[in-house]
Amino acid sequence: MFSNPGSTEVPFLALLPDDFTFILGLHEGSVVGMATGYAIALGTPALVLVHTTAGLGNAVGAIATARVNRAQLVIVVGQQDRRHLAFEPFLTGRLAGLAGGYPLDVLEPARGADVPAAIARAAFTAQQGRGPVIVIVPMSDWLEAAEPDAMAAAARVEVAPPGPSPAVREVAAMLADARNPALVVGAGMDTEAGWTASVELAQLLEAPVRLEPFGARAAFPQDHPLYRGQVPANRSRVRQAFRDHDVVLVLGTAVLRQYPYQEGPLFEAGTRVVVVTADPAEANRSPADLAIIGDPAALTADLSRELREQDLPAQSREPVSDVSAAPTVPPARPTADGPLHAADVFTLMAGLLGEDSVVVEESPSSRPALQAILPARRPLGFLSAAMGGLGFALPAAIGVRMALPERPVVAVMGDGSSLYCIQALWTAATTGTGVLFIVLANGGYAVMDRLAEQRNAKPAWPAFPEVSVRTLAAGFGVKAVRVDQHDHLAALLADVLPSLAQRTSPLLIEVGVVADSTFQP
Ligand SMILES: Cc1ncc(C[n+]2csc(CCOP(=O)(O)OP(=O)(O)O)c2C)c(N)n1
Ligand SMILES: [Mg+2]
Repeated sequence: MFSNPGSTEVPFLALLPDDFTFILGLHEGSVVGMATGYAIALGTPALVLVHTTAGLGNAVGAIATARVNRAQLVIVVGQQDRRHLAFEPFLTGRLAGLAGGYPLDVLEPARGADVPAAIARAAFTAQQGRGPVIVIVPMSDWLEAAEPDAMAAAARVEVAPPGPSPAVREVAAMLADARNPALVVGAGMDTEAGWTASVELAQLLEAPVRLEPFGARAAFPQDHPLYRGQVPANRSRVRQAFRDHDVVLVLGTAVLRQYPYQEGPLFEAGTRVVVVTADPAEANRSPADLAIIGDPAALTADLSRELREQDLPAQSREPVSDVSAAPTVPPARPTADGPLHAADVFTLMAGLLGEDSVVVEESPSSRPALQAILPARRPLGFLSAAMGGLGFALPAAIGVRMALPERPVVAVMGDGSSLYCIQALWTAATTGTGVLFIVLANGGYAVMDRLAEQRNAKPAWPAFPEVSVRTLAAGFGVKAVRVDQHDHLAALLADVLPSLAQRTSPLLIEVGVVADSTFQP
């Protein structure tokens, strides 16, 4: 470790294990300069520790040189104690932007327990991008407890070109030896090649396949017998879903996107986890035994080839585990009685939508039901805003249909969601873009209401039953109808869906639904 420390670094250095070699430099330019030479000579990351604003400020010139010289540096910068940062005590640093555009990344762990993983990710990024990465660590963080079971970092990251490579052989051997492997596919596999490769590997292994939680896209035919639904979005249910699997192979996404926070590891001890993704950041932050950076579709096809060529067939496998931990979904009701539920709408749609349909989803409280009932059967069969920001589905569906006029396109939206970009309807109308918009009108923000209930709180926000999306759509020149009866909806969908690919004008159906009473993603 190359350093010129100050008081904000003392808690770290006071606990420094004996196997660190501490090299003191008398100015931060020398500290970073020596580390740069060391990193260049060895071709591995060197560790630097400098002192808040004054130290990092002095180091900036040398950090810029390290970037252009392609030196792999992990630069830990000390910061004042988190607990009184708001008071701007002596030595508080405005650190994040201080080195300008020169670092490859600047990491600010959200809490002390995240510091070890941030340093690991910084090392991966420094290696992959061959440059300096900064990690800002408030001095109080060194006194916090780590969470070694729940680190947001891979244990090992490899970059693999397509074709046979040691990494592919290692994973193929692991899969061949596995007693009960499982696959998880994510948005990065949503290409023709990705779907083909994931089906081939799943069939070869006879392994169950799940879709990543809260993913933006599907990547496996959801009517395939090996498909087991979506991975749940909290840790206890993830552990439950995979508890019988000794190897989990995650393709085309990070391990694993979550929604409500829960303590503990994602997987039970003894489950080996491998991730294959083209995105280095996804690989680096994944709590996996091995993360491989490369084209996930090509590498998945390579894995199948390797398994076949090496004659490494599946061992005598246990029957495919049927533990179902798919999100809890309100059952669809076959009857026409009573008010409509979102699940009724999806059930009617599922019977009529063409295989090549694109469903663009933005129906927050009924998303789990939509994904369980409306299967994606072709690449780009399902599309959703990856980050949770509303206002995506309505305009995105228009863009998809403009790009792929031969595919039927349906946007399924909550009434609240539909209002974030409602004016895009005008463009659909005036350009003759034949998208079907289904608006699930439950008169409010149902998902927010459910989340408030889970905290035993009343919603602080009002409902908006008087909002008429149908009227707004008409105001933008889009044909729009309101439906409240099962029979009426069934007849309308039977009329519209079979010829959706040929539509030359948009249509909006506002369906009056009652809000679902549970939400467990
Ligand atoms: C741009 C943006 N603003 C606010 C939110 C927070 N938010 C998430 S879901 C939601 C309510 C969605 O209501 P609606 O579309 O009617 O769906 P419902 O929950 O009723 O199914 C809100 C306001 C968000 N995700 N994005
Ligand atoms: Mg709503």
